[in-house]
Amino acid sequence: MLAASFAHLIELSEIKNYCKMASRRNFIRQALLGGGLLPFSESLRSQVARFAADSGRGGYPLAVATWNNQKATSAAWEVLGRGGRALDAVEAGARVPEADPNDTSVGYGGFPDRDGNVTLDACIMDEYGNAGAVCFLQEIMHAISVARRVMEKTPHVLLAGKGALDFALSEGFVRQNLLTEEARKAWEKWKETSLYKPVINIERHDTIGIVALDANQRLAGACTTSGMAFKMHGRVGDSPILGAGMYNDPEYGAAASTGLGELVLKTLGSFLLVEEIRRGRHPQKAAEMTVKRIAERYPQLARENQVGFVAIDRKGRYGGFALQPGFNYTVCIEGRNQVLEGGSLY
Ligand code: SD4
Repeated sequence: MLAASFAHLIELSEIKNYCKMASRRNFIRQALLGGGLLPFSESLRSQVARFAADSGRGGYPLAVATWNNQKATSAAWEVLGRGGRALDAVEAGARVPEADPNDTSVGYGGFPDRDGNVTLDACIMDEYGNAGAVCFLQEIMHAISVARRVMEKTPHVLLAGKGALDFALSEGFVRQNLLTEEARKAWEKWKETSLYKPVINIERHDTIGIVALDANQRLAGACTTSGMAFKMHGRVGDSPILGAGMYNDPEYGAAASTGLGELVLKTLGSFLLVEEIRRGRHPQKAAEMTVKRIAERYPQLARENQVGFVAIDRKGRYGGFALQPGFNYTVCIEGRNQVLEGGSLY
C-alpha cells in the first residue's frame, strides 16, 4: 500500500531491488546500534534509506527540532515512522516539552513573567500553508494544540490572551496552574534583584521549534514556548508569529527559531530563511545567511544575544545555525535521533 503510494516517485522494480539491499543494511545497522531504532514500517524504511543514500545529505521522513529535544523528535517519529502526517508529527513533538515540568522555557514548568504569570506563545503550519497561533495564553498546558484548533476551527490565524483562553476552554481544554514550585522559586530568587530587563541565557534556551517532512513529502512546522523568563507582563515574542518563530512554505521548506525573540521579530528570520531555500539554497546555507543578515542589521544585539535556527527542505535536507556557540539541534531520520552541533557566527 505504502509502496504503491510512492510508485509515482520510484519504479516499483527499483523499490524491490532496493528493499533487498536496504533491509540487509538496516539489519546490520540495527545490530550495531543494539536495536536502537524507533518503530518504522519495513517498506517505509527501505524507501527512506534509498532517499538518504541518493542525496547523501538527508532523506525523508524526518523531523528536526531546536536543542536537545530528542524525546520530542521521538514522539514525532512515532507518527512519521508509520507513514503519518507531518502536521501530526510536529504537534506530537511539541507537546512533549509542553508537558515536561523540567523544561523551563515551554508550557507546564515554564518560567513566569516578572509578575509571576506563565504565559504561552505557539504557532503551527500544515502542508497547505494553513496556519494557527496563540499568544499570551495562560493556564492551558498544550498551547500548540490550541494553535492547531485555531487553524482548523476558526476563520482566524492568531488568538491572544483571554480570547485564546476562552476559545481553548470552549474546545474542551483543561484549565490548570502552570507555575511549578521550582519555577516559582526561580521567580522568587529573580525578584531579589528584579533586573528590569529580559533574562537571556546564551548557553541554554529550550524553546522548541520543530519541522518535519513526511513520507508523502508533506511539510509542517510548530513552535511553542513560555517565552523569555521574567519578561514584562504582556510581552509576546517571536514564537507565535508566522515568519518569525516558524515558517513553512509547503513547496520548498520550513524553518523555526529559538533565542531572543525581539531580534527574530525585527528580521522575520524564519521567513527569510525559507525564502533562501526557495531560491535554491541548502537549508544549512540558508540558516547561515539568515543569521549573518541578522548580525549585519543589529550588530550590537547580535553580539550579546543568542538566536538559532533549524531548517529542512522538501528533499529532506536539513541544517542549523546560530549567532553564538552552544546551539545544538536534533535530527530524527530513519528512526534514529542525532543531536548535532549547530555552527555559529561568533
Ligand atoms: C522568545 N524565542 O519568546 C523565545 C524564547 C526562546 O528558548 O527561544 N527561548 O523570545
